[in-house]
Amino acid sequence: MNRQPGAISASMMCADLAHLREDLDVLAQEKVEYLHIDVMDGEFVPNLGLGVDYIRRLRDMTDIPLDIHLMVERPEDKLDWFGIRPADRVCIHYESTRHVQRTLDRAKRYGCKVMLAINPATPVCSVEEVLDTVDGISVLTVNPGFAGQKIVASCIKKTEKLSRFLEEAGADELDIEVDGNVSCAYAAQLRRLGANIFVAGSSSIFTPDGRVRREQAAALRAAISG
Ligand code: S6P
Ligand code: MG
Repeated sequence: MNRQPGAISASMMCADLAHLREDLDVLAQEKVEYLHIDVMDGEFVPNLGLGVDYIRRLRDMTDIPLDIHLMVERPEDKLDWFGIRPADRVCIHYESTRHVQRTLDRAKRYGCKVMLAINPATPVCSVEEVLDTVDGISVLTVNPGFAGQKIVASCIKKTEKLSRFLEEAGADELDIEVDGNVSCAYAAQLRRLGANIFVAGSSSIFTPDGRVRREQAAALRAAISG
């Protein structure tokens, strides 16, 4: 397997705004690789979330690159809104546009890493025709829209299946991100099955009231190393 070492993407929808400054400092000290930004439009998912002004403000507060997860209809029309930088990742959903390849191509213009996300019921083979366009696949291990959900059990096997699929396609350098209920225990298991980017929310590094748990960040790091 030629995939990059394990990386943590801290889910900012789980963070308490009142303590953002302190908690961003802790995330930087823990060398979290990305801040995961869940953008939700109330159409693609039944929730609204982190928007353009929030992202702009966050950019003023930290240099940690963003991992922008677009849970919006027609992402191709909205890519320009987010000020995407070369060090970022941007992730669009297979299910959110008729023109998956064109949208991925457009996202690549920002010079960032481009990810394709698949919902729990979307089969692994859906990604086959865009393997040469993407930098990785994001496996939604919950149905998107909310933090604090339970993992969809079939998505564990699906991660393994995706890893095998990429290997057989000669694309085993592509990243595999897992997003949803990624506890330390699931992270260790998913790491063994091939995942290398772990979205860390209320199941691991955030308390229910949105503070970063430093000791859990270290535990997650240990779970995904090696
Ligand atoms: C779910 C979203 C995720 C959540 C993450 C939160 O719609 O895409 O990125 O933020 O699942 O983590 P947890 O540990 O509360 O599931
Ligand atoms: Mg997400």
